Amino acid sequence: MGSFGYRAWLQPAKTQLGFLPKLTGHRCFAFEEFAYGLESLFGKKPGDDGDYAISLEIDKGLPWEAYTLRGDLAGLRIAGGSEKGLLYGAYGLLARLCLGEPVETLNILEKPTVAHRVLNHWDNADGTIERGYAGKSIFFQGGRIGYDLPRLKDYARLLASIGINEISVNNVNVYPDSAKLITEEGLPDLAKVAEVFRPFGIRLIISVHFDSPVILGGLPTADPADPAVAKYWADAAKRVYQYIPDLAGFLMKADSEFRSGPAALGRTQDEGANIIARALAPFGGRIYWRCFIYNCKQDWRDTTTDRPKAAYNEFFPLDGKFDDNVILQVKHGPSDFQVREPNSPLLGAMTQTHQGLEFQITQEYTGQQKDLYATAVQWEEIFDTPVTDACMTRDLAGREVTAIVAVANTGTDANWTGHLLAQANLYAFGRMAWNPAQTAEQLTRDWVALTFGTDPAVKEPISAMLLESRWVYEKYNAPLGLGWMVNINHHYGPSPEGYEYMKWGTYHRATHTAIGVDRTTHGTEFTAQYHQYVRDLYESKKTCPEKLLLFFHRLPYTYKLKNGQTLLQYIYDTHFEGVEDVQRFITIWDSLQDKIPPEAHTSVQERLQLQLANAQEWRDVINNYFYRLTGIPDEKGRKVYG
Ligand code: GCV
Repeated sequence: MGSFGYRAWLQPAKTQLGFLPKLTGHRCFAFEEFAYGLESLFGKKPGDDGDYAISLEIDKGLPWEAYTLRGDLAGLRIAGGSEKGLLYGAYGLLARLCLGEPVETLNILEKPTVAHRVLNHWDNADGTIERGYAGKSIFFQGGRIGYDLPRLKDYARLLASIGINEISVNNVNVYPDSAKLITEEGLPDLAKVAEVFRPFGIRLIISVHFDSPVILGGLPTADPADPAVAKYWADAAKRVYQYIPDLAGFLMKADSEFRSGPAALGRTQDEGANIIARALAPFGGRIYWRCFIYNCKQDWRDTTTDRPKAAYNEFFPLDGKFDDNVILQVKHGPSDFQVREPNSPLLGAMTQTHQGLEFQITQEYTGQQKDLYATAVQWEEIFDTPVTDACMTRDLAGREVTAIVAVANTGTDANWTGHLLAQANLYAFGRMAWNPAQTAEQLTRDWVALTFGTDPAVKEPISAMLLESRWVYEKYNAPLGLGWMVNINHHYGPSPEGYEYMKWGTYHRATHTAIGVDRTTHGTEFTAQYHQYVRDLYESKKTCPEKLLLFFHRLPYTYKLKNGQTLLQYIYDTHFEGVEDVQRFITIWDSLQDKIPPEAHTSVQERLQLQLANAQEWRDVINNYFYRLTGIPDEKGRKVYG
């Protein structure tokens, strides 16, 4: 795999090592990886004739995944709390060397804030990927596990280098072929995948089917209250751990989007989760239980049901009832990975239940890896947004959020992510999951420098484009937190009423005078699910952040924003600006032509052209839609068609 994008952020360094390394210390996988890294990144094989000693040592006084880097003129010491910590230390040092940081003055301690840093792949056994925009599955081919071994190993290295320590390989929508992963038929092959990831400190998770006791075990029911069902799961866990002794656990999507689950059998979510948790507990396994539950058969005429309320209603009353090895996996917003949503009220509310915060790296609603979209900027906003009276998520220590999970954006495309710049999103995810206090700006700049080099003439414009990209995409998308104005099913491009009369519970209810759903205590009462401090913030139009105005409030198009602009004019303006911004991105990118490898330059250039077409389509469809509804022209007299 010789392509530039294939090496991702592990590109050969553009900076020189100022010394000849000599390696000493604890011989282990981390030692080998460090030596391999020095050679592949700097072309320097560490040897006895080296003039600068780097030692790798275990320091039992450190937390097991933590490491320190301490350098001086005589040499540098990487110390890890365990061999795992040492591995992270090795990658950490290599990255700093690539960024040109002087080793003699290094003095740092790194330890992860979040224990479980998880990627979920939505890969199907036939090799397709649900919401995948970068080719086929890295893990499956033709109905079973199938992979290119060197590529799989390179993938494991990429993920480990950013601190990811657990991955699920199969889709949460489990179909019959991948359901079999927990049987004698599927386990031998899956165990080989686990072997590839194990040295890199990455444990596998298996997405399981709630009906496994029926479809695999031949039982008449999957009812968690049935002792035969408990026995089925206990036997399944025993079998799975014989093949993969370090499996992190199972992942379950139940009672969601036509999938079976405990509610369908008259049981509660804790009953469903705990029966599996108890099967996994003897082996140290966990069950990740997703909270993405809502009525996906709603009648659009029904204004009493409000989809964003569903997860809280289902799970909050159960706080404290889940076993200790259950992690409730909560999407960051109450809707579904839209460009702009508030944080899920569940995140602040459950104080006695372990939770995993779920992000989506794959750009389902955010441009499908054709449009540029730096997800880190959105995550940073999420981390900075309060869900209680304190700003919860920047500092997760001591809270119940013990996992940060994201849906992967990778596939068999030569550069892993389709859009080369979408690699930044995977990179930033790993590092933000390790420490959510890191800023999008720092992570973006690091990624750009590791990928394209530290030359400011390259680093500055690309970083700036990425950091602006989320806002640019938002400008030409559904306005002010409204969401869902996308083409149905595939979710790319505009369709203002695409979901308006569907069963999915995603309505904006636009008329010729007003738009949006009143989710305050005068409306659907969604705001009541939040902590008082947050509720008050969203409840009033005056204090509600303007970018979320149409998520919480129903407003006339003539409503005046803080800057005096009407809502409608804001929509017109942002949609025009979004297109202009993409044109500006194209100009910036074109100007970098002789500074970026040609193949990489061309591939991004092509994507930017696709983005431009998409932005123009969004601008014209959305502006035209509102013009037709209101009959109010653009104040600036620009063409809105119609
Ligand atoms: C895996 C959204 C997506 C689905 C996805 C679902 C989920 O609805 O469109 O493709 O299914 O979320 O997160 O389970």
